[in-house]
Amino acid sequence: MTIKSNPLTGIQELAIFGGDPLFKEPLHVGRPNIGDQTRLIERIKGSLEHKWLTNDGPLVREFEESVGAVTGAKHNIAVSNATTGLEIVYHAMGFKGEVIVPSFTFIGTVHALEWLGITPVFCDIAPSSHHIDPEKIAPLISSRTSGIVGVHLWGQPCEVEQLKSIADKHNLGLVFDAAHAFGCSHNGRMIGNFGDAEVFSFHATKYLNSFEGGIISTNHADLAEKLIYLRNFGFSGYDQVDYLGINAKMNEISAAMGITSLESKQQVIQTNFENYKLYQNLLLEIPGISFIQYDEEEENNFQYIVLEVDQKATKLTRDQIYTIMWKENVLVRRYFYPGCHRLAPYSSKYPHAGEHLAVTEKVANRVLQLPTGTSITSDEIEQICALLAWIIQHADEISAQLKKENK
Ligand code: T4K
Repeated sequence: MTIKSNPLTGIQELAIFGGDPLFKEPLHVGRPNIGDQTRLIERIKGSLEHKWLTNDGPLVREFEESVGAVTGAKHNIAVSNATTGLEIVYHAMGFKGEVIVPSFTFIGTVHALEWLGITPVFCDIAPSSHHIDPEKIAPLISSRTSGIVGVHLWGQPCEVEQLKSIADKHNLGLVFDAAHAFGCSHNGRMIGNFGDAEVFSFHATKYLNSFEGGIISTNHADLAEKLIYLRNFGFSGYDQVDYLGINAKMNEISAAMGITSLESKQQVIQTNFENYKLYQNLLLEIPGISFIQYDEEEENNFQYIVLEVDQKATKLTRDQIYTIMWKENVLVRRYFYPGCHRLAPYSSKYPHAGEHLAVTEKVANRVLQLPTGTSITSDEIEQICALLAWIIQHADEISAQLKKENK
């Protein structure tokens, strides 16, 4: 497929230099997919009529069952969001001292450790997968290490077997942040069945959502039982508290949205897949732009379109491209720039962490995510790719003008 021609006749027409933006309305990354609104309202009405709004209600149980039908995991426990889910998993696992975690992830993965007084020990990622690099874990293990956290970034499964053998060898817990990976598989086995536990996010920006919400999947009955107590203050019965717990419960309205959202799973994935294939065809023609390609033999949700910008070839930095695209109302994102180690409180606690995170630093300065999902049309995708190709074609001129205008 050839890239559409961009309607611009000269760089002065770019919005960054005073022209009109290509799109009148902003195009977002992470626009929620809204399922059948009538079904959602019916469910919410039912909940209001039954006067059961939260605390392990019938819709939460139905949502857990529906998620379980996808993961196939024995226990699927709904929580208020993935971050509280990670917190109670880390706590239930008895994580303490130090836990090895990638810095190239959403801040919540790491904050959940720090919040519990656990020291995150940042491990570098592998350049092609963006996952924690199993080869780099061993030197980080100390007598204080209690666990490893892998993140199935962009929905692509981590190197789960390698991580498991390291965890087993050193008697460490293994948790996966599966916030991006609901509906994805590894060697034909659904995510939700690896490590000690895996945590999915159903935040509004995920391809399926419960407004806010998460699910912890595990095949370990003891852990599941504990997690069910921990999400509800540690209550094991009326007037009986057996654990230090918090309030991590999902409410019925969120579960109503979650169930409704799940009903449109196949359509949303199909749309994401078609968008992905279109981007793939168009982006591969642009010099200096590479992008994460999913293994089509596996189950995928295709919810992230992730580019890497090689500035030597594009002759514009990732950040210059980012700023130019924003001005055109294409609100591309830089997930997960600049890496958790460069954000508070880690940047001041571990000011030298970047020294052994060379790949993280490099990737964090190259990535860009593009809009996808049901809110974007194929025509808009073609226009985005045409714009990007045109910008890179005119890189020398644009770069000189940016310099001139001090931008
Ligand atoms: N682990 C990983 C690897 C994660 O990526 C995340 C979350 C977590 C753990 C924790 O999961 P949760 O505790 O959230 O369940 C967003 C999300 O808030 C966050 O859930 C997500 N990852 C992260 C990748 O993206 P922001 O800071 O980018 O959100 P925001 O407000 O900029 O929204 C993104 C775009 O979506 C905007 O352009 C606007 C649009 N949007 C957003 C919302 C909420 C809408 O159009 N409608 C909406 O309702 O973090």
